[in-house]
Amino acid sequence: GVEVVCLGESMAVFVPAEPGPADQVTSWTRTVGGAESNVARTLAGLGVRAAWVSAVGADPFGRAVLAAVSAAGVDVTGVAVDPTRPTGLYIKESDAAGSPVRYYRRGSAASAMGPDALDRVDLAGARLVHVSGITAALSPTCLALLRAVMDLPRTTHQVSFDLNWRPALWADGDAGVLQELADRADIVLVGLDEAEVVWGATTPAEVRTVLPTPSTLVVKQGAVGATLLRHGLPEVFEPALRVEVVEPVGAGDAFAAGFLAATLRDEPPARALRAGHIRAATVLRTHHDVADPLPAPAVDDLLDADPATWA
Ligand code: KDG
Repeated sequence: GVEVVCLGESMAVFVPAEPGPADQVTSWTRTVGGAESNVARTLAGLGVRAAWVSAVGADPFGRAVLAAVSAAGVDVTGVAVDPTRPTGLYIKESDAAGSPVRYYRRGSAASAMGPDALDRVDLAGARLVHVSGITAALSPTCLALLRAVMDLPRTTHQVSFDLNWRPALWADGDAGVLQELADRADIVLVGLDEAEVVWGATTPAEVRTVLPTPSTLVVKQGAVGATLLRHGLPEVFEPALRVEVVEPVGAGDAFAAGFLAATLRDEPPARALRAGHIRAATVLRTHHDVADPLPAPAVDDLLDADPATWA
């Protein structure tokens, strides 16, 4: 069986292969991305047995998504191929103000998923089910699926939830729904920037007030670092690595994978946060959603380094 089941939509991704505004770019590099499969791919790269559960269309992009995720060592046997709906895609507009992501995903195969997708989840021996707030925004049936994930009896597994607030996907009503879902998870990952927009929380302690229940709450403070809050234990803050940011998309997923992998291995919390920062740094430096892992000795050096010396 697998240790971690990641569930959510993935897409073909188009990144400009030449500079300029997106309406003038004619050459694109096609990759594959999607928050939850990004996490699964990085987990697999870290030696964690990971599965990705989703749906894709019976089309070339669906095959490309399946090929990329399974090439990373992820179990994709729980991915349905829907002959009636397309695989979604998104483009990165490097000239865009704000988020560089533009979606073409409405009516996609994954957006038609519902609670019956759980029939494809093998929880035997699983330690973690990882989901994100993106799924809640895709369709009413996807929201029902997320609620069904929260309802699963947690005999062997915990649920981790990355807020992943995507304003382009939400009309309104997101604050309450995302609070409800996040507060039912065991492990929550949230950016302070998104918590501020969605809930008006401006400090990790204020995020805790919004989400009193999760036993593990990680508040990511961008270039500053990340704070871990647990019940009855002191807060743990770990500074981020200093990196030159090429493009941030996917960095949160890499952080999640690094943190979750270390947590599954019972690493001390500060080291788990640092493992998250190290994975995030590799993705911040690329235009891609998922980065090649650093060689193990380089990671060990970074895990042991004094943050003051990081450059
Ligand atoms: O976290 C990265 C994701 O935002 C990206 O892969 C696209 O899944 C995606 C989404 O829905 O935004």
